[in-house]
Amino acid sequence: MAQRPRYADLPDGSAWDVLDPKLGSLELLTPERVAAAAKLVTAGKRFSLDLPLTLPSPPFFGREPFEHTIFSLGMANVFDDKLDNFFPQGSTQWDGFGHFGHPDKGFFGGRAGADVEAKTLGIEAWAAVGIAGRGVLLDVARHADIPGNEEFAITREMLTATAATQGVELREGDILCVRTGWVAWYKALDVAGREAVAAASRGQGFEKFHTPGVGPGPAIAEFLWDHGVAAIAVDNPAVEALGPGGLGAPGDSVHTRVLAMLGIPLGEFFDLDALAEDCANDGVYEFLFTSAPLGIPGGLGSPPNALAIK
Ligand code: UVW
Repeated sequence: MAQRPRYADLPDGSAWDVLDPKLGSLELLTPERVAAAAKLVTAGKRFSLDLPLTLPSPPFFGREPFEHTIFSLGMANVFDDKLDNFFPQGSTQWDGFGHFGHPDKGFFGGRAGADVEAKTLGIEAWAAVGIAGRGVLLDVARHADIPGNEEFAITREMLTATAATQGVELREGDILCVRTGWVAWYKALDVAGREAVAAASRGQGFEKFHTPGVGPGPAIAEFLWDHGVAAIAVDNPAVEALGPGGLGAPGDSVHTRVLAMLGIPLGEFFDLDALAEDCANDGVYEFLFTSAPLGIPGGLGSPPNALAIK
């Protein structure tokens, strides 16, 4: 792999000319790095990082719940199940490259909306090779008082301070997991509270839907690129902070700067709570991270089927 430029040297913050057009920054997950990450498994402890597919309930951003039917295959002792109205981005998810583009420059690699609709920028490319490597958890929520339902930006300085407190370093090719505490906050809501927050997420401009997340976009993009992060997964709805000012100026959001321009997949609604508890107990914040997205041809997102293994 050629020497990567620094973020400051990328033209307009675009890495399109230096990355694989289908894998983007996932190209950093080389066989050597995956093999080294596998050596981090010493205790055999496994943590699923996906919420149940039925959470959040109701789903956010106008997505809808799926219907699950169990039916007989014609023999009394054989059943199958069927999911209708399934939204692959309704629960824990990877945002694929076709999900979110730059308002002027287009989607990752300079593709247009028509290319996305023609299914030429699909997540099946990630599914074909899988996502695996060294995972690092930065449990910011454990070290800072982060409100569950307010716009709150976790800055790169907070990420750096958390890494130092935990005694862990980021290395090129890492899959960075950031815990904001939002999923834990959400899980504690009752039915009415969950309905209210889902309704707020459907509003225009996020006036009433406020969440913590990483930001602001340009500084986080520089942090992730210069550390060589292959993918970022966060326990919140959109990786970045949302609120009236959440997405920032057009083209400056984390979605645009990181997903569209740097080809770094965004993981949302990750459940990092059990993993975080274990990391706090043993003081080990690195692990083998694996994820097998669904091979939906032309798909724009997928449940990650993610595991952390220590
Ligand atoms: C939106 O950007 C609305 O969706 P997501 O947070 O799933 O990327």
